[in-house]
Amino acid sequence: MIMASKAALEKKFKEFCTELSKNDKIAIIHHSDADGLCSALIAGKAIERLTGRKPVVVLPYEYGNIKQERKAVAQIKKKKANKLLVVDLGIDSSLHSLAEKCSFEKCLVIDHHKLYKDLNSKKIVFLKAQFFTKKKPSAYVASKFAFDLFNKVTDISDLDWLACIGILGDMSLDAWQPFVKKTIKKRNVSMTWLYRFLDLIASVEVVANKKIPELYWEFFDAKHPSDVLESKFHKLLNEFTKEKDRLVEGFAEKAKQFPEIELYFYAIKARYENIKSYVINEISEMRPHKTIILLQFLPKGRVRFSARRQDCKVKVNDLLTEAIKGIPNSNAGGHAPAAAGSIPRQHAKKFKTNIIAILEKEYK
Ligand SMILES: [Mn+2]
Repeated sequence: MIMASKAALEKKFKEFCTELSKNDKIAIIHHSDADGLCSALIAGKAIERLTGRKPVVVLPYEYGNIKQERKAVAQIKKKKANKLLVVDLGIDSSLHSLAEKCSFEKCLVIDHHKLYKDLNSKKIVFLKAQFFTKKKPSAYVASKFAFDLFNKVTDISDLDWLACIGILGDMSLDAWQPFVKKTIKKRNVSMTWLYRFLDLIASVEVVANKKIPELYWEFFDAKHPSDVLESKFHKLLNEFTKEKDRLVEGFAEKAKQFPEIELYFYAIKARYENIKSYVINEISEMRPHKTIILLQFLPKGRVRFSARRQDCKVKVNDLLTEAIKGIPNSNAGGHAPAAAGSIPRQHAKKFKTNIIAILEKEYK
């Protein structure tokens, strides 16, 4: 693969922005987590400042969620969006990507997931963190990446707090200590203040997934960041924390350990479909040198899974993509320290056997 140069891509990005006008109808599709939401907010706000017009559609997307994908494609068509922004989603990992199903004049992708294919073309401005930073791409979170990019074409320095939330959401504080500290100082707030936004976003994502677009506009239209913390979404926090704590506590008793290959398997049934990444993040933070795989059995015949390995000794994105080979209707992707995917339920055993076999080979 020929790596595109940073300078050439920056020029392409600036051209995309210069061409924007108030006649454009812009759709934004973002990953359904905190970094996804915050990068979509930064992009949406920047677009509004550049064109005087808000995006016409902003919707979340979680890998493999076909319902969400159909909804997004239908909305984009219905609102006659002519330009598409995709943030914090590795659309190059799957051939049947969302972008291919929409017709658009131009598409801008801002992402930091693993690079599978350079999609740059006349129509697509494809910006991967890999092209822009020497840091680990997983740490150049989409929110900070979008913040740095759009700040070159319009002043969005007041959106620094959103970039910070994305950084915390993707657990990349280590890479951005000075930036986060500077933001906290400038705004006279605390880390706790930033984490409160993160918990609020997580609560909505987990307990009331369908309300993510509503939360987006709550953030978008807030006069002051703290208004969001006092919004009606606040009441979802308790419900979220209770279920998360129950599942984190269950790990000690129910997880299966494979000490020789530093692996844990933990299968859960949860009240909420999207809780697994928050559960595994907490478990993994306490065990940074273990490979942790969490399987969530869904009522409708699918198993979703997440994997974590903080020290990156095992690259869990590669581990998962390797483990689903030969399993029909399966998908997997993500970052070296954090990845996810799903398979049909009847293949759960094969998936486990594959994981163990791959790791046993690696540890030999
Ligand atoms: Mn991200």
